[in-house]
Amino acid sequence: MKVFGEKIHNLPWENKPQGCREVVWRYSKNPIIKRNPILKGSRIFNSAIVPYKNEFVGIFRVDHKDGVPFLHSGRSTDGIQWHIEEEDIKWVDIDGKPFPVNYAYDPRLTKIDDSYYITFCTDDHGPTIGIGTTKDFKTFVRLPNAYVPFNRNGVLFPRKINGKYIMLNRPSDNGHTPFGDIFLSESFDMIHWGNHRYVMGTNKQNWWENLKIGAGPVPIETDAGWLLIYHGVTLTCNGYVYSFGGALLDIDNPDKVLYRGKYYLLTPEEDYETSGFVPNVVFPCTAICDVETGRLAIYYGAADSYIALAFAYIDEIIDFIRKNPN
Ligand code: BMA
Repeated sequence: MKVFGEKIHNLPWENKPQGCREVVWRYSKNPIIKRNPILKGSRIFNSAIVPYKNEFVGIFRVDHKDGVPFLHSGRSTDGIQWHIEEEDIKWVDIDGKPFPVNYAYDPRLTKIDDSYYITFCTDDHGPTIGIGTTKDFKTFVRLPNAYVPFNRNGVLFPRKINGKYIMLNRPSDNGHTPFGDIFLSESFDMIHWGNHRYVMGTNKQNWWENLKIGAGPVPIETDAGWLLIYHGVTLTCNGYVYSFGGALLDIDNPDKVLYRGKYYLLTPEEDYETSGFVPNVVFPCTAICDVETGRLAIYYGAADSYIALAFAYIDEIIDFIRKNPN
């Protein structure tokens, strides 16, 4: 199986524990970012990381001590120990004038050509998808928001497809949305978004994903299709439970689902996932694959309180999805 992307010699990794029968396993020293990580922030979770100049950079969701989320940048040499900036990102518009956000959360970070794009949920008379870009992780330029409200989950593909940027997204409501399917939208210029199409929705047969679903990390290109890791939510007597699973989308027509796994890949089990600010949440925003070894590092928010790390081999995930289709 072929994966398209970069070699990442310092990708965090830990071998699968003896006797583990799952395709995804957790890092033994989870969580990698704990509570009150910086003075301003009480919790860092659903966050986006990319390899950068032989190190790693990240855009972190930091819930400040007034409860409002903002994005902070951070750096790491090993992808595990992080230096997070005390100050949140100070956005400017394309003319260099301040373009502040009321709030910002659930970032994804996508390298396309020589630019890095940050998509996140922000406010424009209701939650919608903000887009920002940087080349050096020092100057952060905001582009116009992609959609009218309400939309809360924007994930770009890492290259143009048929000449267009493609963004997975999930129309929603203004609250703790009790529904949600994945759509995609296209743009020639990263400003005007259209030709919106349905990709996939909740699955009433699989209870772990019967309430809502949303795209997780930036999809990974393979010769078996785009690997999409996505979160699936169910409603219990005690509230929502967030797990994540996988699907394969057609390379040239990514609104076409080739395979979708029946079973989740990870569900809340460890204490740092089952208890926290919002219990029972595993929410992946980053999956980095080393194309040489096929190793995959998945960074996920745990219980809206911590960042945790899990590992897999990409060919095992793809095999698992194909052998256990819906
Ligand atoms: C979603 C988003 C995520 C969060 C999840 C669970 O709607 O707000 O940031 O992790 O709920 O609280």
